[in-house]
Amino acid sequence: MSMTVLERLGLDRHPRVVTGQGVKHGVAGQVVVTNPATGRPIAAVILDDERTRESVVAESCEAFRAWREVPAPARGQVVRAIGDEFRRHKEALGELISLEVGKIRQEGLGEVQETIDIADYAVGLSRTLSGPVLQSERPRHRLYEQWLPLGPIGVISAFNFPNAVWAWNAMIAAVCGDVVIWKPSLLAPLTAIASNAIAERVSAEMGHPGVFRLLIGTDTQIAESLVEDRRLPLISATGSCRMGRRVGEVVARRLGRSLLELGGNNAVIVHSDADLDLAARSILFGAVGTAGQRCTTTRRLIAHESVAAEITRRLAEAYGKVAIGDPLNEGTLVGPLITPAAVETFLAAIRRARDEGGEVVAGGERASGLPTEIAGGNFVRPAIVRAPSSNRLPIALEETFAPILYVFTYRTLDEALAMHNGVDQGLASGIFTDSLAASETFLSVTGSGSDCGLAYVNLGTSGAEIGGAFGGEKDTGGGRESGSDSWKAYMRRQTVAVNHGKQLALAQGIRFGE
Ligand code: UN1
Repeated sequence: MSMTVLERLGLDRHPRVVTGQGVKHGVAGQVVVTNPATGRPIAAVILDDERTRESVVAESCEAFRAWREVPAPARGQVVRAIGDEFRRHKEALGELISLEVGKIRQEGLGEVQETIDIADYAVGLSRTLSGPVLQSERPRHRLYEQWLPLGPIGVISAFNFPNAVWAWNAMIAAVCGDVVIWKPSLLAPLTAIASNAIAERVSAEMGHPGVFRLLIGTDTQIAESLVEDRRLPLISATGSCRMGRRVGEVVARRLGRSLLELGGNNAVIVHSDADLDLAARSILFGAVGTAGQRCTTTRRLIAHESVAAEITRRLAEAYGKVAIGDPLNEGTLVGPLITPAAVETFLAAIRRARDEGGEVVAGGERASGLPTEIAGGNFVRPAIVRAPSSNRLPIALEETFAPILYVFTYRTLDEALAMHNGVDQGLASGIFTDSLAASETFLSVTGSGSDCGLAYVNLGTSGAEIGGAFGGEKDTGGGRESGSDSWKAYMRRQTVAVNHGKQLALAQGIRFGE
């Protein structure tokens, strides 16, 4: 089956992809891509080195000078054609994502849909990029803002959204007049090669080569030098807080811009009047979807004491029934973790939770009894861990990128909010309630409610639409990608004042040598 997808996407003929007998471990300058559901290799990918990195950056600077001259709506037409091509390849790309990172089929397809959606959004944007006209204090003066293309943009993406997160950046950057250099995760280079090839081919066919480039390599060889490169005015990075802190520091040192979308430790508050059916279904998707490997995954459940036992019982029951297995099988809800190391991290977190007084009420171990084809995969049983009555459970303050849901109990909403906001990250948040007062407290415009970039009522923490700005506060990094006015990160603002009179009129009423 793996060959079929590679063939359908032309990857078997791609100059940097090695397939079949040619795939060997330990070859210098190559990385072997492993199917996390089987532990078997899918293909090997030839890595970039310093030489190819330099030529890609230099060529991107050149391509930028041509691309920015293309009117924005015409750039939008290129993005429209790219979106159409993603529509045509949705099935195959979705399947490749499942194969390479273990997402279930529905989620692989959903990810490609997210790319199609952001392309559509960017097409509209290509005709509406605009700045305000302001009122000048001086007679016969015009004051306004215009937004200009920024330059070649570096995009660093993580394994868990190997296609859509690049697209959030690349489709918007492209209509803004920027060109993109994408450094994907070494755990998901095949999806990157296939996705970038689509964008670059369409763009080149329409007369604009070099708008979408790819650099695949190690952090030390490729990512570090991109981050340090003054020719890249913006580095947009998605990944761990540790990685983001490094990117932020290095880019800040050269006074460049970074757009950081880092970890989350997302919680859902279930209030006393919550619709428990809705809450349980939403939390299940948020906590076990993508095997707990979204930055938006629900990691903490903060339940009112009157409903805590019941919601936990319902969730534990649902966890017991959740189908774990081959992500491409119809009916599977939980695929594998990305690597054997991720399984170890999951098991270590469970051990620590127990040591800290947590009670494991569902899952928490390797999944056993799986069919032989997937016996070598990185499967675990998603876990629910009830915190001790003190609510003290330090492990829950860390983001373990695996399906573990920690359950806490509260009496007052203030207590719940303090717990909710009492972590380093601030990405996604949700409250389940029918009470206007409770939801408005959670959403308070004073900022005393949820401290996250995304706040949802009667919704789980994952599964944002592309139309809103996506990102979070605190250690999540503060960046905003995708919809709303996130495009502003990919352009530079110019404040323009034009004197169309014959008089010198100084601002602030200054008279100078009259
Ligand atoms: C991520 O996990 O890095 O809101 C992105 C969501 C998706 C995006 C997740 N639309 O869950």
